Amino acid sequence: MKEFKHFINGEFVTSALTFENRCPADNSVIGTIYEAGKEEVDGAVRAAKAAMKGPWGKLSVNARVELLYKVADRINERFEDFVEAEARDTGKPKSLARHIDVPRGAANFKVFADMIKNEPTEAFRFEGPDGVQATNIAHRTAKGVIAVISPWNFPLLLTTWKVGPALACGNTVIVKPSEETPATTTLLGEVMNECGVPAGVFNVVHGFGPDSAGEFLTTHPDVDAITFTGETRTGEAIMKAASVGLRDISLECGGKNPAIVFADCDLEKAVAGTMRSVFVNCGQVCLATERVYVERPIFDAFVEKLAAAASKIKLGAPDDADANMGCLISKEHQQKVLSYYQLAVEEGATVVLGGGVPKMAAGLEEGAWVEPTIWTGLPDDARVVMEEVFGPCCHIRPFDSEEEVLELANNTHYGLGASVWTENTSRAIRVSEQLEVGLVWVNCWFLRDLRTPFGGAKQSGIGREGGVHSLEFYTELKNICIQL
Ligand code: NAD
Ligand code: 6OD
Repeated sequence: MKEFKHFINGEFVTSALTFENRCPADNSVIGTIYEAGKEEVDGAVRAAKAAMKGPWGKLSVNARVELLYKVADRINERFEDFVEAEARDTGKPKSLARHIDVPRGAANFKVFADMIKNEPTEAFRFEGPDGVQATNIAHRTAKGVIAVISPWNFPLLLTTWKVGPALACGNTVIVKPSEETPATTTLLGEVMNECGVPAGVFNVVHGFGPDSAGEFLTTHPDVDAITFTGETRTGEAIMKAASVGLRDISLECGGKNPAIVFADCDLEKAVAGTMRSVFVNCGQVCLATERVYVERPIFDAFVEKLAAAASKIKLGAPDDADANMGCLISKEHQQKVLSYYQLAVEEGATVVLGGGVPKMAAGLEEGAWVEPTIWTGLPDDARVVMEEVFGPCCHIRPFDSEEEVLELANNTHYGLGASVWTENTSRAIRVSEQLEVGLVWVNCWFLRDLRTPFGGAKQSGIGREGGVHSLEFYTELKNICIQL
């Protein structure tokens, strides 16, 4: 039985309250998670604040970069430990954790270390009407103590996506991982010590959101900025907390992402790409496609091909090398997804595939399993078409014109991502420019260049991270004006 302790000031510590950590594949107990109260959160913030004033605050950029390279290398050396921890917490296939979660966990440290090393400095020469002259130099400094609040769907990837640039910029962090997935963030504490990252630079407090570690951390007056990934409603609560003391926030929230499939697409590629965008990680991806719009001439063929491909998905435990889909994150989330499956039927859907709970092999019956599901025939204002389900499911609807599909795709409060499938480049650009989202993928999905802006429009978030946009968020930009 494992114990998931807080990591504060370079040490693993316990607290009075605990709760269970379960593996959602079979509902077995993995171990005990300590829940941080105000005292532990305050201890972590004090450690992070003190570390800013210690050796870490004085490290040269080159020395910081070397340290972050070491962290990335150590994650790769302990690759299988991270795979095991991530797969147990989430129930995802180990093959997926090996392919996406853990490599990105390491890359997030390397890429942002390179980024800060190569950041150019902005400078302006000023000449006033009276002949006065000055040189202005922009200078980046760390923002200070950063609270990182992360979700459960890609725990290591999404935590390091924020911790990597935050540390590269010279800040200190306190991470509050999701209560569902404490393991890889805790392991990261071990890695930080193994690499010689000074005590207090990286801290972890476990617990829940409201009236627990999440709220205590985001309302702490000595936290200088908050970076959050999770549901839009949680983002609203965090934005309120951040307003006290005018702290900076970065919010990466939910989505109800469309895929638009034009008749001039490469149909095989569009089907294969949509298979990934709907079903990868059991549909628990903020960027996942939940609404598919297909141009009428190829509608029937597309539905048939997607259903045929999805019917071959093999559900299985993390260790099952043949499985290409795992379970949902928890029994609670399973109930939420199943309630949408039921609602789809009540709202008039034709169930093309799935819609229920699969029969799993012995030992997995108690897990959080749901069937990959495809619907057609829902009205445009159905809740299943409007609300984020966060499961392995999509609704497919035909369309007749570019204008119509843009109207349909944009008819949502969310604005995270979209994918467009067409072989016509002019159309791809025209449509992409009119989609009210932060990211558009043309003839692909979740192809990530970490130098690019990442974030959502509308209620999918505030701000952009990635590349220089992360540096913008994690640094304070100062102008130094020198009269000549
Ligand atoms: P969630 O909002 O329930 O929880 C996210 C984190 O916030 C957890 O650590 C939780 O404990 C904490 N939290 C909850 N309430 C809080 C509060 N009042 N104060 C402080 N912390 C609080 O989200 P989730 O269920 O873990 O993740 C799924 C959601 O995340 C989906 O909506 C998904 O679309 C979204 N998501 C978005 C992105 C993105 O990049 N835009 C990426 C991944 C997931
Ligand atoms: O790839 C990333 O950097 C990123 N933030 C992915 C988000 C995935 C959402 O589930």
